[in-house]
Amino acid sequence: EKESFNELQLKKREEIINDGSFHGYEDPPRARLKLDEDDRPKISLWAILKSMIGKDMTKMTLPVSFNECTSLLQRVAEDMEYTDLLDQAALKKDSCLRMVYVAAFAASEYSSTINRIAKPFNPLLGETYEYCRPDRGYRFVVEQVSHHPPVGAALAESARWDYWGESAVKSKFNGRSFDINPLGTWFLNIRPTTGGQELYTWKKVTSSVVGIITGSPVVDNYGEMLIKNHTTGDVCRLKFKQRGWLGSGAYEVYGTVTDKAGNPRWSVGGRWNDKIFGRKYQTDIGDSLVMLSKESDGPVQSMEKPANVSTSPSSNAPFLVWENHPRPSAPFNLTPFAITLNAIPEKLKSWLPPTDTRLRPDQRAMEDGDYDFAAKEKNRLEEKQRARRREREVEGSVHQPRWFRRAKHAVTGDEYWQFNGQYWRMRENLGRKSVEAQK
Ligand code: CLR
Repeated sequence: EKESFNELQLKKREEIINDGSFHGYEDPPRARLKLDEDDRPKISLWAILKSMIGKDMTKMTLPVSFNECTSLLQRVAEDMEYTDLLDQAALKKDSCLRMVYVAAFAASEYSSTINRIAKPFNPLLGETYEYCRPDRGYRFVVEQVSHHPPVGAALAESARWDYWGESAVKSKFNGRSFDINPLGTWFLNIRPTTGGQELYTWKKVTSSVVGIITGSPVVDNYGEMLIKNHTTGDVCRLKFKQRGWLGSGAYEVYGTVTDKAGNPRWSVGGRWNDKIFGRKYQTDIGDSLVMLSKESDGPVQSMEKPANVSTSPSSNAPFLVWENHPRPSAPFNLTPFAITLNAIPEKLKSWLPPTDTRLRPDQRAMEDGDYDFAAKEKNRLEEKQRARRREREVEGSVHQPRWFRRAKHAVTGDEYWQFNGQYWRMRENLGRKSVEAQK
């Protein structure tokens, strides 16, 4: 079933392959970092932040030990961890059921924030990051298109779906919590197996570091997410509950999928750090799916599904839509997926453009635990960037993004970054030359 594509899906699949996008990704993704454990000094976040009340993240100078070895571009790529949900969505015949899987995908993006109280590297202007997974059939590219304010433009493509959007955040430390408000709209184009294409959009919810003063900081993600299917008129209202006193309500997410006529059709809910269930809508169940995700908790039960959970959406019983991947302990508390991101296998070297994050010496040093060198290199690169900006000011020129341009979406009217279609072909041409030269 997985490999049978319809005509539209096949066309996309061939485009991805014919562009040579998977060249360099022949080896399996890396499973571990050089370090076994990061031995970053444990400094209290509050001790550092108390003098920075009212500041946003771009104006904070923090010791490099508050960084993790990823960049914000790579954090965008982390959205790709659960794209199997999009593949599954495309296989469903009922558009409202597709929405259940899309909603789970939108919520799954938050699972990687657990235990990651660290600042990702701020990408340099014009920096790019690509990530391909031939085993999962997708290619992904993101470019830092603006430095002040920091904005990344991203596009992921696969036979059954395209996912794109702008990663731009407004952040502020208000004295108690450090709040991050995402600004951009995210777009998803699904090519269902039943034919045609459909367009979804949503905005990401607020991420917030709380518990800074008490010395036990955690990331919370909360707010209302409205996912729209512009093609069918279905919507999903998804509520991420804000963490309450003593952690009550933490991680809880619950929503209803409604069709064009406003009829509730499916419930979706659970916890974004654990499991998300779906179920045919019933008036009396409220947020019982959230309860279910708690019931199935605990060391004994967690490996098995609760007795009343079904494996398919055909009955009235709840079914498991998403489950968080295990999180073995790792340096910087990276997820196994995040560990794969900065790998630079020998075969990939010829194909990477010089702007790729993987080539940043400061991030590489951070990843290897050489924090002093990381700090020095980070400074050097940022100074170079400042010098280039001054040059542009003198010349009176403006930086132009290389792979994306600003456009207005024909269907939704939203401003977005439109891919100019050149990245993969350029990569193939230059990469091929570089491979030839080495022969
Ligand atoms: C959350 C998932 C979204 C994309 C996104 C954007 C910004 C990220 C945020 C995610 C997670 C939390 C984050 C934030 C930027 C800064 C913040 C990494 C990935 C950290 C936790 C702030 C650390 C505070 C320092 C003062 C140490 O799809």
